[in-house]
Amino acid sequence: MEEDMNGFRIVVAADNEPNLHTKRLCRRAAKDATLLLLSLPLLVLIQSCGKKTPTFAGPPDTVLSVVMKKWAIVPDRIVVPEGARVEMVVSSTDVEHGIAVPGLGINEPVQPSKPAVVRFLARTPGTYPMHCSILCGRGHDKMTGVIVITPAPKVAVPK
Ligand SMILES: [Cu+2]
Repeated sequence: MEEDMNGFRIVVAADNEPNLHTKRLCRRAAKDATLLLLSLPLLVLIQSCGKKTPTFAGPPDTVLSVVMKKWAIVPDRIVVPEGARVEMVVSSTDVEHGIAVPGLGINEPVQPSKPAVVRFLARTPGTYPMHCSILCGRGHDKMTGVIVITPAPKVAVPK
């Protein structure tokens, strides 16, 4: 009895040729296994791209109001300290926009009649670009800004 590289039994017909149906099944199984192996790194990549925003339970300690409008995000620079529990209430004064901060895993649509409430824990100091994520017109590309997370002051330990 023969087996192929995937351990599938090859049935040999009376004329000593492997059964055609079995050959097809083996080829298909090999293709499926190859696809699975090739798709695993892609799944890992997709999972890491769509990482969840680090969030928190309970009330925020910083609440910010952000307005999106043709063609600006106001304010376009938001500064919060490391460790802050931030809630941003994002509204639109005209058409549908989207608030995206890829570095913090944020991407939410903002309807004119329905503000988006976005929460994040300011975990890692740095500058995180933000932009409009829904094509809203000719000035869409100008709708940018940054969220800056400043490092927490070091606490001196008394001797
Ligand atoms: Cu836009």
